[in-house]
Amino acid sequence: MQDTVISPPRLQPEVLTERPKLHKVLLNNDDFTPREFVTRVLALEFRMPEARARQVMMTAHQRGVCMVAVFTKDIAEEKATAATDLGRKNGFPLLFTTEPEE
Ligand code: TYC
Repeated sequence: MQDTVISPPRLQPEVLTERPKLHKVLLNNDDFTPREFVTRVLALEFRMPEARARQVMMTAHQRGVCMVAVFTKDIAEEKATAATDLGRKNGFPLLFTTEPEE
């Protein structure tokens, strides 16, 4: 009888999928934008419950800056721009910025 050679399964090259780096959206305080307006923008643009939006607004108001949320780079920049534009369209210097997460 002929020997049957069973070859070991061929090893697949390891597929290394890097997770996309996440970016933070930051809310920056200013002296002019009304608190209520900041709260509404946070609730609208970042789908936050009113109470959470108010907390975030107050943290930025007291400390100068507050992290709002974390997204992939493109979404973080899109959201920060949209929220900043809402302020500008209403005559306020409200500013959202982004930065990479460590
Ligand atoms: N400091 C503003 C005020 O007293 C309110 C405010 C809070 C503005 C947070 C911006 O990111 C901000 N009217």
